[in-house]
Amino acid sequence: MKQVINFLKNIKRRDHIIIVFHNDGDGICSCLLMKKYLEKKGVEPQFIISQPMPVLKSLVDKIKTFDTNKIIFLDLAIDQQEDIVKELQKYTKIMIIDHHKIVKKLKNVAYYNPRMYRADVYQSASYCVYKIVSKLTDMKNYLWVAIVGIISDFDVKDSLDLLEDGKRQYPDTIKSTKQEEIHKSFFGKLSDIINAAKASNRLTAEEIVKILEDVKDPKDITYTNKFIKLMNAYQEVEDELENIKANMRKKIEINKNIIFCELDTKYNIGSAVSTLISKNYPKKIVIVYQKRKNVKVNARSQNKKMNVATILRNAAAVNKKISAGGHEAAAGALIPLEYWEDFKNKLIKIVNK
Ligand SMILES: [Mn+2]
Repeated sequence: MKQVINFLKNIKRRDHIIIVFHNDGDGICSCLLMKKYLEKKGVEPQFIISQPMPVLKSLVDKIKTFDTNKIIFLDLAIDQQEDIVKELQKYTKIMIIDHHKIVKKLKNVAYYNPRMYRADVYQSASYCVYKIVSKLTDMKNYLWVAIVGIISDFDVKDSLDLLEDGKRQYPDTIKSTKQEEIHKSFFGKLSDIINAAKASNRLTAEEIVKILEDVKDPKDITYTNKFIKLMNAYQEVEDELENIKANMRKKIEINKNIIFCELDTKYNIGSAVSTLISKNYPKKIVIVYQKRKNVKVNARSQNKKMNVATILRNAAAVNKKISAGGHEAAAGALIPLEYWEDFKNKLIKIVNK
């Protein structure tokens, strides 16, 4: 933790900072927390850039067009893309706060990951960012942002201390820190709205950060003008999810331990749909895929004996153009269309062996 604390302490007004963050709910909340911390120091980042995981190769060129001297990576397993880090290090100093499985130990970066101390801990990036910057300044007004990020990343069991603080600070909103209860709370709803707005493709992750940035009290959020934009996107996605739910049985293909479901929608709802199917088939590996130029896979496993990130990575070995990553219970992959069949067959082999 010392490395990142020192990095943050050393930030000066004249620094040109870019925040690169994961384009999901946890990444969005992490970015907002970091921006609020910098704002307190009187520092405005030059730019914020959201990225999928793995991050796009074009990121390096994009960053090179700015005279940046410090980059902050949030909620991105960038240690798996060492070449990108090495290239950027030629120009800038780098700090990384991440919570994904650690794959590689990077040199000359300020790095924090809760798994450095306990390999199986599950703390979201929002949790980590809040904890870290709270050591340097009072962040209490933004505790709700951390909580929305924690919920957005789903598993709350290792984040209970912040949820308990939240229960004291927002007694009307948080009555219990139990997983199901907290997901049903107003903050859970906010997390759903953020994720849906992102999935609708109507708003970028950067725009969502901007909307949330202006909110002083979370209770006021529903009254702000821009929030209507978020709500409309949310409603659209909810309707589409209902539609898919109604037709699910026709759509899924079960092959012993694994379920495939092809999605045909303009929305980015692979993640939500895979969670939905997994709730109905908790013992099986669930693979939801969307075919575009690449095939985008969202995978789930609630079966503790089957680590879905490892399974995807092993199947990805059929071709080096396939990328895969994620956690034990939720993971993703990106497969060029021409290798999809190979990848799929390999998956079936691995899971049903
Ligand atoms: Mn994330």
